[in-house]
Amino acid sequence: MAATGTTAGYEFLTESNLAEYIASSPELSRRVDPGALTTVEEIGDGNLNVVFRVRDARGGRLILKQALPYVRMSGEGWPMTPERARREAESLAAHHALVPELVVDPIRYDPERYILAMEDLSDHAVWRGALIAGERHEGVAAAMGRYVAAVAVGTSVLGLDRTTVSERIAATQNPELCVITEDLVFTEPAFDAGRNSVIPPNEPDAAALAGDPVYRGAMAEAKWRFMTRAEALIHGDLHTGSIMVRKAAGSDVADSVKAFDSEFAFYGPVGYDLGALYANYAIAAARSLALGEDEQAGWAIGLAGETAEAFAADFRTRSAAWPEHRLWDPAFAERRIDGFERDAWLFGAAKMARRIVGAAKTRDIETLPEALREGAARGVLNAARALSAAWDSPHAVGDFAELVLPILKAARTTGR
Ligand code: SR1
Ligand code: MG
Repeated sequence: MAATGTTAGYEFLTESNLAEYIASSPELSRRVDPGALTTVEEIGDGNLNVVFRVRDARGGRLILKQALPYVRMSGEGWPMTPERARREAESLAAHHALVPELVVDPIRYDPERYILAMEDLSDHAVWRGALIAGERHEGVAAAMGRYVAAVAVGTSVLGLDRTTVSERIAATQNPELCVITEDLVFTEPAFDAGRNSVIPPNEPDAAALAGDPVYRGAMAEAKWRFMTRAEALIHGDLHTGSIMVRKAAGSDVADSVKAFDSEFAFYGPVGYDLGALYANYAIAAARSLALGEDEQAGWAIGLAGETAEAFAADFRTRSAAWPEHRLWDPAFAERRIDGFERDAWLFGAAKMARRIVGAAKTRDIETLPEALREGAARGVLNAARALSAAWDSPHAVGDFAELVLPILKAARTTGR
């Protein structure tokens, strides 16, 4: 789908005007020759934007991502500020400065047409797709733990002076996108606004979720924390579809991992990014179990422990170098790690439930045959409810897997 209209006050990128657009920028023309384009593909598969991959005859490559003035997945009936592209460009730049090896390089941002030019990672795969294919990329979960730790310290009062952080908090407000999260992730799974759906056999499960006072109480807490805890410039949508991975042929070890798609970035709770990762590991595990791939499911759910361990280790290392040591001593660092981990369970519960009953689902579950999807969806919802009851207690590495995996297993359906 490529939009062609100009009613929004800016011209949409199309296959036919793209060469002209590149030619208008010396910086972009240096990367790809607009007079010798060999491929122009619209590759966007997200919920919000159009994304073009461009190649030229001499091997130049580029990604151009444009924000439309509405939500792509539902069309013009759901308006959405295209300023989100700037949020993405600025947060990617801030994160790339901290951990360049773990974040896509944002090359150029065009504030008039809301177009972000980025490095092309077509030798990488979107991690969600790789997980759906049953592939393993070892080291990605740990890399994402390090990424979240770098952001937790490097964009917050832990690593920066408070004046800088105050200025950045003011400059990175992202209310329109935050409202999407507040509605879709926290409120609507329990209080349907007409956007929820499940297959008929899961209707009792969705009703049980919505009627569960423990889950609703947890979501009240989650939404409050999301809206009030300006801890760090978080990614804001760190699911497995926001991570590119690459490995060499014949190896299961990732040799490159890059986070991208951070248009939901804002100063929010660090545990939200961790929870997004955990939730999507659980969803990947639910899919594997549904397909009878128990070993792969055990591996996928174990990723939560890998992320948690890497996050904690990196956060501890960074804490040794942060400026305030008198009050923010090692015991304080341990309390923060404990709090982030509890929040990760809380937000993980929210992210699991929303992907089953809410407006934006995941291919992991949606592409299962219906008879298998029933149990996978039920397992994810039951696990979300269990996490809602258990999030605010001490956790050890491995506890997430220990709690969630048996629940997913108990719920699976075979279709026979
Ligand atoms: C209307 S946007 C729906 C979802 O897509 C993004 O990936 C975010 O998760 C958002 O909630
Ligand atoms: Mg996205």
